[in-house]
Amino acid sequence: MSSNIGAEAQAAYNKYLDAKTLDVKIRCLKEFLSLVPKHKATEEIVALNKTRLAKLRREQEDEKIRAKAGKKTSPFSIKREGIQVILVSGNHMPGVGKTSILNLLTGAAKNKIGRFTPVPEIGVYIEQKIKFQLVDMPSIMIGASDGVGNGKEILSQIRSCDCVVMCVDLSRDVNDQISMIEKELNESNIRVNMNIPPVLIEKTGSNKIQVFYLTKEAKNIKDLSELSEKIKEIVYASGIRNGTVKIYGKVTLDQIVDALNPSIVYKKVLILGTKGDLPHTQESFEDLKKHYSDNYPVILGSSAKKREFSPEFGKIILDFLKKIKVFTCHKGVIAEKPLILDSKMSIRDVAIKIHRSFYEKFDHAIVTREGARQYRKKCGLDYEIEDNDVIELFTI
Ligand SMILES: Nc1nc2c(ncn2[C@@H]2O[C@H](COP(=O)(O)OP(=O)(O)OP(=O)(O)O)[C@@H](O)[C@H]2O)c(=O)[nH]1
Ligand SMILES: [Mg+2]
Repeated sequence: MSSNIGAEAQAAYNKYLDAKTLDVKIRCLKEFLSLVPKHKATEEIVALNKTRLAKLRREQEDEKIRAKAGKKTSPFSIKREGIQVILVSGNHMPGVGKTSILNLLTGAAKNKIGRFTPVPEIGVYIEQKIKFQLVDMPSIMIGASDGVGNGKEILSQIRSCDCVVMCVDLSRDVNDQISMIEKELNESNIRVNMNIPPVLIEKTGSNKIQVFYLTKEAKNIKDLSELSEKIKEIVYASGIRNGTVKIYGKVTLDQIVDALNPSIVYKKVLILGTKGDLPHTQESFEDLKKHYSDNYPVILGSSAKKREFSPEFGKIILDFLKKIKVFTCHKGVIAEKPLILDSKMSIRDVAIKIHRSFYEKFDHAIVTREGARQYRKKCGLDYEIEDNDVIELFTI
């Protein structure tokens, strides 16, 4: 920012950039605008930030309206905003500290800590300009998959979210907590940290079931003809009489069963150990990592009481979801909010995501990449984007 604005205003602006909630952002931006000297040299910066403030206020109003409207409808139907992250725990061990974590990260639900959470509590966590919607779910009861304790509503939200945070109290039996949640998720057809099976099953007009192995990895599976027979049996038992089964990689029979079931969803779940300030929780955390790292690539510790939490929570989630953020740019002005895309995507995906017309009329893109050999590069549609790229699209 320009050196004309003064140290106090700069400090307020920095606070605004670091702010993690809408309320704090608004407060800091208002403070900045009251401190910044008003003259010709600061005219543009003041106008720009007034626009930002108005936009943030609109967002705040919208949130209030939605919160009110939400109360009239089911509190379990949550309008998704940004990257939705759901905090879950098992009700057989209540009070693991989900609401405390929600409050620590977003400021929401302060007076609800220490009381049973009957309906979802929602907060907004912002890191590096990326918005994460944190949902503190009522804990899952035994039998939730059969509908016990709003189980259907809770599990239906989990099915559609981006990432699940399984909260476990490190001062109590963690195996018991994890196995209970895993059971309910599994019985609701939610697969935890598993890859989507490399299988495509299509009904065809031919009068038989055919199995094709289409990649080198698939062709290298042992006893292919025996496997094919078993696959055909399973597919036949599902009611399909004519069809093709295309296999793209190493596959198990359980995965074939899952591939035949359209209600299966695959969710990324990370484990968050809570109450890391209590005695013996460090040992418990080490044990947790030792026994669960194979199935849970991300295991974090925390203490809401000591306000200890990973400062890069958002980045950890993005990496876990294999997503990156890029910034679009128009006439040299970089968009304030990033676009979130799957890693390994190309300029084509960016163009389509912004608007199809950008793809249809695409001429070239200019990609600015910090630290790259070529800082600004002219690129075509196939160019692979990376985290933090600034991308300007030009059409014909
Ligand atoms: N020592 C310690 N206590 C904590 C910590 N986090 C939460 N607690 C306490 O644990 C109790 C339960 O915390 P909550 O955040 O309400 O737990 P919850 O998971 O939301 O509980 P439910 O809504 O009933 O599922 C409260 O008394 C908190 O003060 C922590 O990091 N350390
Ligand atoms: Mg709670």
